[in-house]
Amino acid sequence: MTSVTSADGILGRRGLRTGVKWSTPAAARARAAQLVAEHRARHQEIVRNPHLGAEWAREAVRAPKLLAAVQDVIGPDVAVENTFLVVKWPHRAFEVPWHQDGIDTRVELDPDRSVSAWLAVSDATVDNGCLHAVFGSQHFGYLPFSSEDEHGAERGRADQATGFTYDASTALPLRAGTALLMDSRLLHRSGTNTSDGARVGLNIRYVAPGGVLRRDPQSPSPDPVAGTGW
Ligand SMILES: O=C(O)CCC(=O)C(=O)O
Repeated sequence: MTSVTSADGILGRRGLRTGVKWSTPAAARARAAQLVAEHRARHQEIVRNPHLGAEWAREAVRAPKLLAAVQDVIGPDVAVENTFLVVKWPHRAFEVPWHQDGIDTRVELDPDRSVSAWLAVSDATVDNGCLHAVFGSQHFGYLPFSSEDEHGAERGRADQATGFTYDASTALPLRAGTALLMDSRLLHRSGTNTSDGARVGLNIRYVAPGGVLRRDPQSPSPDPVAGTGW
């Protein structure tokens, strides 16, 4: 585990670690196909906290290599604060705006005691709406944000009024079964799926004990997945 947090944060200068395996590509793609079939009728784009109800997501947040990578950066005691399944349907306008996972109207996460993971359930490509991130943007700290309401999401949105520009962002295509870890302050977004197939991804916010400041008392308590400190 990283014992002394540097000014770069728990994931180093870029604020991001990629190439973490959470599933085989074949099993992840099969899961994506099942989720697409399940949600196609209503074209549902967002499923909140699937780890609390769906067995596949319960297992995904506990995938051994993913959990080991999380424990490496935030320590042995790990809980899931929130999960967010996003299905991007082909040719259907749906952008997730620039935001930081560690702050919204519900919670503020301590960036030294939290990390978010984004799991490619299907393959994620530039055409089908993979994530884009601004490497090193954790150095800005938490930015002012506004509530995103277009899709009813409880996600904060980095406020363009800060004068910050996003020119230097990097696309992060990812193979199904692979995950990336992000500093809770890292600015990221995803674009519309312009391909012919659906894109499926699972966002997980992991926390260590004391890593969550809950602004909304109604918001669910973190769900412990590893360690004894809960
Ligand atoms: O899956 C996506 O396209 C974006 C998800 C995301 O950034 C989030 O849930 O924080």
